[in-house]
Amino acid sequence: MTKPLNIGLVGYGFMGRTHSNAYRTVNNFFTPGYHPVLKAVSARDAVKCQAFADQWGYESIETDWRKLVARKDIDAIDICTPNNLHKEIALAAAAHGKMVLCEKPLSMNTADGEEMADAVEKAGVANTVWYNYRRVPAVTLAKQIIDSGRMGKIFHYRANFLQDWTISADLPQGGAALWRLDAAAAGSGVTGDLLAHCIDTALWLNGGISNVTAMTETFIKERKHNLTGKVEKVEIDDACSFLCRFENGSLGLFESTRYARGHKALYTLEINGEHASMKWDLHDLHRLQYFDHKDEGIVRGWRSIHVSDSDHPYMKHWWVPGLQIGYEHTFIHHVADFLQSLTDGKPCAPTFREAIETQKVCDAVLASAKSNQWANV
Ligand code: SOE
Repeated sequence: MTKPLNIGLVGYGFMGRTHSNAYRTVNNFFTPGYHPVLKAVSARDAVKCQAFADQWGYESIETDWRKLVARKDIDAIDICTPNNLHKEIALAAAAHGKMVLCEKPLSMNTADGEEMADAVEKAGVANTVWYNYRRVPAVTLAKQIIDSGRMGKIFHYRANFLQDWTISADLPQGGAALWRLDAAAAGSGVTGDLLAHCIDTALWLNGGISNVTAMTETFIKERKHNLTGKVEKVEIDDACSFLCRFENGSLGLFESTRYARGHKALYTLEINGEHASMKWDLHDLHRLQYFDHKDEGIVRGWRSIHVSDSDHPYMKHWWVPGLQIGYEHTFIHHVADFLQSLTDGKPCAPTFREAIETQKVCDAVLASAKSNQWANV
C-alpha cells in the first residue's frame, strides 16, 4: 500500500505540464512508497485553469495561490510560476507546513534563495528544485563514472545551452508566454534560464566553482512589453559566456544564447580527465560518448554508450534493454526520487540549500559581466 501525497500545483505552463505528467505516470513504473494525488491547481485565469485541471485530472482549482497553500488537504506545493513569484509562494507554503518543490532557478538571486532555504529548513519540510537534466540516465551515468575514479584528475569542463527563439526583434517581452524576456519576472535572461541548468549539472559532476569571468550581451535593446503595451528597454541577457576555475583545479568554459540560429534547445557538455573523456548531447540524450585511454591502442577510440540497459541508472524501471526514453522521463525520475526520499526520510537533491550554489555562480557571472572583472563565487 502506497501513501497518498496531495499535490497543489501553482502555474500551468510548460513546466506545469511536465510535472503533472510525471505525477500521473510515476507509480506505473516506480514503487517509491507514495503516490501523488492531483488535488488542486492554481492560476489567476479560472477558465484556463479549469481547462488544465480537466485535461490533467486535477480535482479542483484555486484562482489565488494563497488559498491553495493554506488548504488542509494539500501536502506539497509545486511552484511552476515565473521566477519572481518563487520566493513569496515558497515562504507561504513553508509557513503552512507544506513540502515545496520549486522550478529552477530557485530564486531571482542568492539572497532570496537563502531566505527560501532558511524557511523550508525552519519549517522542517521536504524540498527540492527541479534541475531535471541531472536525471537523464546518461548524465547520471557520467556522475557514476566520475565518482568511480575512472576519469582520474579532471582538467576541463565545457557546457553549452543554445537556442534561437528570440532572434526576431518583433517578439514582445513580458506576459504569460514571454515572461522569460522580462527581467522583472525572470531576474536574468539565459544566465538564470539556461546556464543555471549547465551550472547545476557541473557542480554536481565536477564540484564547486571558485571564480568566474563573464560577458553578456543583449542584442535587441528594446521590445514592446505585453503588460504595458509600450516599447521598453530589454534588461535581460540574450547571451552569456563565461570562463571559470573549479575548486578541483579544472577549467570551465560555458556558453549560452538564444541567438544561435538553428539550435532549439541544444544542451551539450564535455569533460576531459587524465584517463578518460565524456561527452553528452541533449539531442541524443540516451547516449554517453566515452573515451578511455586505458583501452588497447589499436581499438582505442570514442565509444557511444546507448544508456538503455537495465544496469544503467533508472533504466530497469522502463522497457527492455535497447529501448530508449526521453525528456519527460527526467521529471518522472525526479518525482520518483522525491517520493523515495520521503519514504527513506532523506533529502532529495538538489535541495533548496544545495540549489543556492547554482544561484551564487549565476550572481557571480552577472556581476563579472557588469564589472568586466573576475568575480569570486
Ligand atoms: C527555455 O526555453 C526553456 O524552456 C527553459 O526554461 C528550460 O528550463 C529548459 O530546460 C528548456 O528551455
